Amino acid sequence: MLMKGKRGVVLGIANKKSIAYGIAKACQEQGAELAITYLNERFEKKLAPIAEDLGCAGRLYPCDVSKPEEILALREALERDFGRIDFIVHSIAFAPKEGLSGRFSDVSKEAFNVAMEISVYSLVELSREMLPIMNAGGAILTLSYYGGVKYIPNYNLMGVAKAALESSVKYLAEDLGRDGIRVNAISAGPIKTLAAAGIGDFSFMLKWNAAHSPLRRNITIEEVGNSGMYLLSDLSSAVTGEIHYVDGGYNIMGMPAVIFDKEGKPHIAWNGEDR
Ligand code: 0WD
Repeated sequence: MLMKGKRGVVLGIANKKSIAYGIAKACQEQGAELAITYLNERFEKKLAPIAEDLGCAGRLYPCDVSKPEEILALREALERDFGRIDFIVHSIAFAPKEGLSGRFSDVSKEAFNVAMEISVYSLVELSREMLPIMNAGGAILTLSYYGGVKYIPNYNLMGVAKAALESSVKYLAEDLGRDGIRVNAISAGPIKTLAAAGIGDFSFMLKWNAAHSPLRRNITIEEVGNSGMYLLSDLSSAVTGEIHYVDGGYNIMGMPAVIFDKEGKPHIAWNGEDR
């Protein structure tokens, strides 16, 4: 039981397909005690059975990260019910639709600021506000995507937000290192979740990744969950400030692997082994 005796809060479960659910489940299976949050009333009912399933029916709290008072209320609730905590999972991102297709240069200042506030600043604010109740040896984990490092079609504004998020992970890791707290990110390959539905041509992205990853397939939330659990557990006690790829190896490819048709013309086939 790698997480026995550890208590933590998971933000960003929208449903059982959420990456945050995969991470929460893996932690629970290794003995962690959890608290989870929901964005607003619309999600409260949906999350009740999930909280039950994760063994934290009494620890389901509201937290819209764009509202500082809800972050403070979350800390109070955690302090009341847990005393202190050992880990935080930040699996939250949002960009207005206009930022996820079309020309990047058309993005408005309002959309840009909203994406940065919810997808990036929330990690900084959460880290700061939870620090007083975090045990030394604790860990913070966030979720990123390769679109923050290289251009990915349609990822546009979220790519810029992920670049800032990954940089924030490094600056937070140095800052909170003095308190014995580690901060890491998982850069996950594409997975069909609610948030992913907002990205233009997402099913094409899935096909492309499966065809061009060394493992020749897409990844699952269970796999992100296991890697996330490792980064939250003492197994990774000397790992901080890392962007850990869980993407079937896609990010190491310097050139797409293509196959050639009978005439010798480059041709890309979409199903794994056949590429
Ligand atoms: O392919 C993917 N799905 C990948 C996702 C690949 C790599 C990274 N990621 C990242 C996302 O960018 C995000 O940071 O993983 C994180 C989790 O995303 P997810 O699991 O794919 O998406 P989802 O199940 O939708 O959970 C994200 C949740 C929101 O759900 P909706 O669908 O309502 O946007 O983030 C939460 C909300 O529950 N959220 C907020 N929570 C608190 N305050 C807020 C907010 N203001 N806004 C969104």
